[in-house]
Amino acid sequence: MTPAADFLGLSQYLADEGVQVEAALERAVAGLEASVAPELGSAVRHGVLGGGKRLRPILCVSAYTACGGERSPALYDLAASLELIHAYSLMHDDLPCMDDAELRRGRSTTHREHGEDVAVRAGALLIPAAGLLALRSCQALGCADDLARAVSGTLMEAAGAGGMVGGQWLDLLGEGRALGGEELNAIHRRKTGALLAASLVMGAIAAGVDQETQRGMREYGSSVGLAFQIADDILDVTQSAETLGKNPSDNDLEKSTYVALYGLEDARERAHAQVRAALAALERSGLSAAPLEALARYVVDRDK
Ligand code: GRG
Repeated sequence: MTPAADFLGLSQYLADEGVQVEAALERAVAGLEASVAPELGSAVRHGVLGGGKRLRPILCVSAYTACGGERSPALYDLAASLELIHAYSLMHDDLPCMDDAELRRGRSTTHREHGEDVAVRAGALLIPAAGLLALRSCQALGCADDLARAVSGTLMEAAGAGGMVGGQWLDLLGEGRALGGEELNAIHRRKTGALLAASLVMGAIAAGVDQETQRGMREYGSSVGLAFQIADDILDVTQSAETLGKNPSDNDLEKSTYVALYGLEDARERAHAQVRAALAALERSGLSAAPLEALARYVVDRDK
């Protein structure tokens, strides 16, 4: 366990974990570059290593250590598998056939930099790479085969039709219509929430905890996921494209958002209610996890 007394503050924690996550992502990208054409490798590098908060891998590492596991390069490789899926989703989300975005993480989007055909291929390449990385890093962590399969299955399930891709699909279908709260929740529990929740569950399974603790991590992750999305909608209208490092905004794209539906103040209250639910789930799971507590709060307090 990570005793609360060892917790030195979230900024330092995010910086320290970020360094290890970047190193693992560099390993993953270098491995891919060695096996594909240079133009494809460059696009992968652009999409994966171009900044970002690295929240999903940091949640995975935090869950694993809260569940009693030790940090190691293999743990960060496991965590990096989540970021490969996230990076592919951003590369494809930015394509002309979806959001047609020009800016991501303060830089030109992958298709603007490398061409649409290359960005499509580079994104697709990351999906099996992420599945394999999750499986192999679990084996390197010494997980039994059933646990390694459960971890990589959790990642693929969250990325798939019942998770992120399904949520994106519903989101695209909902464009041009004013969606209600139930519909918005259904979209974002899949589109954003599934991968965030999987980050926690993967860390917990890999650490070998029982089903009840895994359930606790899933509940915490689901609430954090919804809080994250509501906060995203709030930032979309309260922060500049420059601060967020991306455009167009959801507002420009005329998407249904929590802010459009509930107004800014109510949306803020709903985000905080999800944080309280996440903290309650954490307490019920009985884990001593100062970083997870701080991360739940960070999700709504962040400025980008
Ligand atoms: C074919 C229907 C279909 C889908 C393909 C494109 C796609 C899969 C899914 C898109 C999923 C998506 C874009 C979800 C948005 C998640 C989100 C809130 C992203 C921003 O996450 P941050 O703030 O970004 O963690 P950084 O840059 O910090 O990593």
